[in-house]
Amino acid sequence: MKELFDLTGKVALVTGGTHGIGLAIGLVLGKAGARVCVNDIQDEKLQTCRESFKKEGLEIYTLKFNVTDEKDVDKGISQIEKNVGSIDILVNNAGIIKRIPILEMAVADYKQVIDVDLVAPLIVSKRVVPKMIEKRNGKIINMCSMMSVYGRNTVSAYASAKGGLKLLTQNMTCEWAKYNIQINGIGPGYIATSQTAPIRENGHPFNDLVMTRTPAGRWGEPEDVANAALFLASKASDFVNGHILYVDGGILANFGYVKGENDI
Ligand code: NAP
Ligand code: GCO
Repeated sequence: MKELFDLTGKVALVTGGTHGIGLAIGLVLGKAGARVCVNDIQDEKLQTCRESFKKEGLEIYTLKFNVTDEKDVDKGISQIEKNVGSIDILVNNAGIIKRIPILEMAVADYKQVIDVDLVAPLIVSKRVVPKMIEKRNGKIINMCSMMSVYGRNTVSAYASAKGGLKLLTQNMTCEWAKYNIQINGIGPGYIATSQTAPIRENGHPFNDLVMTRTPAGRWGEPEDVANAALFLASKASDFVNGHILYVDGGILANFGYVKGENDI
């Protein structure tokens, strides 16, 4: 049974994986035996990532490239292929969010979110997948969101990108599953990271909403998402394709309730 989740001999790239959900994913894949590569755009974050892996006694290959820049991506992936090996597991994790009402949001801001959260997974996957096709083997995990299916005020760019990423995941499946490549998404609910800190900390009222709308009654942890990524990166999911695995404590299953005596 253990061999189902054994990633020994596999090369994994987690984009934007120096902290938060990406770091948790990299550590779990490393503990499962994969040789993990992580990219970011800030040197100091790459340094802290190396320290996190060292603390766990794990090897890590870090490099700096911007996932929205095709030339930078090509250079970075070539570096990985030369120094580590061709990528078997790609986690398109890098992402940004801008919480701005539509009427106040500059089109440039909207486009920047779309570039990082939707176009970049396409750029990186197009560069990585030819070797997966050659090997007739590969795993691609696109970091979607519950915002792939829900909107909410101020996150129009983010939800547009994550909704598109759900459908891009399905279209990648239509074109690449025949090469024994499994392409799936993970849709986290509300996870305690730096990305959600502004709406979670210092008594922010949004925290109350998340706590009541999430049946599990808590924020998710990066490790909750990482465990789902291990499943989708492993042999255990070899017949799972085009699927978005929601890791959300039940929030998508829940319309909501009136808090009170009977919790109706
Ligand atoms: P995070 O802490 O903000 O991490 C995002 C990572 O992406 C950072 O390491 C960031 O690097 C990197 N990044 C941003 N732009 C990049 C670029 N152009 N090139 C390379 N790397 C870039 O966010 P998180 O909460 O861990 O989220 C990780 C993923 O999960 C994102 O796709 C997010 O949308 C998704 N997600 C998060 C939640 C949640 O509740 N936290 C829920 C659903 C989905 P820098 O820090 O150096 O900019
Ligand atoms: C927000 C949050 C969400 C989470 C996540 C939920 O402002 O509503 O940042 O967008 O990041 O995507 O799944």
